[in-house]
Amino acid sequence: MNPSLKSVSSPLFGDDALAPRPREIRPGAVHIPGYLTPEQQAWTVRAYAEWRSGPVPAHRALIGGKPMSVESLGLGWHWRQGGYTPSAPEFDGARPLPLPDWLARLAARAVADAQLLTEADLTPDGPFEPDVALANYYAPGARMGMHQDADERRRAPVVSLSLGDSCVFRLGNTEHRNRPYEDVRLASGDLFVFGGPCRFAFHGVPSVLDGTGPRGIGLSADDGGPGGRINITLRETGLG
Ligand SMILES: O=C(O)CCC(=O)C(=O)O
Repeated sequence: MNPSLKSVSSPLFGDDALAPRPREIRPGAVHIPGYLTPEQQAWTVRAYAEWRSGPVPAHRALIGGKPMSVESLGLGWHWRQGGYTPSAPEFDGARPLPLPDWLARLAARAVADAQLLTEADLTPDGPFEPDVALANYYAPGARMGMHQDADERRRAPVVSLSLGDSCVFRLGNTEHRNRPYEDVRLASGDLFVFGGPCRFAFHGVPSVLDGTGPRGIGLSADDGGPGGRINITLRETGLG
């Protein structure tokens, strides 16, 4: 090999080209790329297809009277602006599907794995025992504005799983919606956990990158799916 090549930097090995590694974005906020295998992603996409036509179907919740661009549904609890309810007044008082045990166990494991990457205490109130999952579907063009997850009564972390198209996830500060914030690209199968000092950070999804989802998990147009992105967050409501 030509020894001079060793010192030449190549775009092949630039930060954008190398696979992202698990990292703490900020104390209490951890990104673990590729946490779910393709098979686990495909399973979860199939599960979502069942949930979305459940007794409380995927719907565009109202914020300030206007429908969100994402379609959401709750498992375990129903969510609407203002908080959680055991049933959905918008759907004749239907009760949401229960939170599946496999998903709760996956989320507890995810918190334990994230805890290894941060010194911040992710579970100051005790072991993570989620009782709700909110599943959001981002059709192409959908986004989510900066907001805090503050309807929960406990300081347990928020566990986020991404499927399908990649997105730009914006992690802000705990004071307001504006800078400083950091943008993190979340791809299909990625885990993001935010708790401790980041638990009440403003966050949002300013864009989803159309057509970037993997083949083979049943979501992309190449698989005959609708395209877009699914995000599932697991939380502890503290509502007992
Ligand atoms: O889609 C995401 O990655 C974030 C979802 C979110 O912010 C929420 O459900 O509160």
